[in-house]
Amino acid sequence: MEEKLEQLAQEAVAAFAAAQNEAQVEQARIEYLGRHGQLRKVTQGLADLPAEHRPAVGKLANQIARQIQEAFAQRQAELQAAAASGEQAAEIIDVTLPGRTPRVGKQHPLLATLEEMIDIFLGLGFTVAEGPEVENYYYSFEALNYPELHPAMDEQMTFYLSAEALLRSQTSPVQIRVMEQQQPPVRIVAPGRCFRRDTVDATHCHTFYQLEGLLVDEGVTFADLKGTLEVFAREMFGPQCHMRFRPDFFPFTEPSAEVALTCIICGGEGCRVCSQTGWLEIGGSGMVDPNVLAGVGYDAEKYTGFAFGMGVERLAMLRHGIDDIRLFYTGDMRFLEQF
Ligand code: 2U9
Repeated sequence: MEEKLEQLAQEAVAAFAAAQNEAQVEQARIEYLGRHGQLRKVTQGLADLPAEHRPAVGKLANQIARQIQEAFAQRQAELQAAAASGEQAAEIIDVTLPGRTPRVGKQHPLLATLEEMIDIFLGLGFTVAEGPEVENYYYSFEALNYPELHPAMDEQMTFYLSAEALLRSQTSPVQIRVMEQQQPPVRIVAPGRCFRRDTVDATHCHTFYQLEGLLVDEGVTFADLKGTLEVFAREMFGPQCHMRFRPDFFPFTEPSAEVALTCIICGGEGCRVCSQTGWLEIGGSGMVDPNVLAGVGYDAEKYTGFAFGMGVERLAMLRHGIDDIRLFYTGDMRFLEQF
């Protein structure tokens, strides 16, 4: 039994020394000093010893118990002191350490493109007008000369919140609201989010940004529209960039024209991006339909106006060579950090 006690003491001291935290120390204490621990198991054999041996072995067992207890107490104190000093270290502030460089954020590429577009029109004398994203049927369709039952009004195309309220599918209602509040001249651009019930894919999303423009005054002509958009094209994509009109139709403009730019990749030669046409469509435009002017109380005999609309994602994708519109909305820093 003496050998067992000596061996037990060595094992216990080694176990406490190996303990890396208070939980492990406590576990070793239970293993060796606990009610069902190793020491108890050995000393239970005392009763089986011859009577003349019991005093000496019992004395040794008490010495071993004290030795193990001291080893436990010492290791526990060491670990508690280490933990305390660790906490103290955490509380100690070394003021000589260099500061942490704050991460500087940057503007989102979509809004950066929108701001560039707006700045060009501000330079042309336009001002920015904004309006509600939740619109009603009148400003979204009737005031824009949409005929009854036009497909744009279908629930397949527009998000309806109720019989009257809906999410605007273009920023045009803003222009109507401005014209209701002031007489010509009107020179505004209307940037903002629009919503369409589109299936999301690489070039479509249910939520997207638009920039529309409207100029109403006496003697405004189709040539003024073309000149304005030509200036925009060159400011946005460089002096070599030209724009082209092609016939189109919108309920709110007559005549209407699709707006295309010479392909900014191949300069008009034809490539994969422009499908070998040399041209990239960026939006639509036209002369404001007289019914729209009359609808806001303007004298359509005296005033004429032009309007245009562009999708901001489309221009940002052309500007930066982005081939999937969804990249703008995922919040993926691997994409956003490139701008
Ligand atoms: C009023 C009168 C006329 C705005 C216009 C377009 C043509 C056009 C699309 C371009 C891409 C929307 O983002 S898009 O899908 N827009 O093609 N928009 S003329 O005409 C107006 C606006 C307001 C009172």
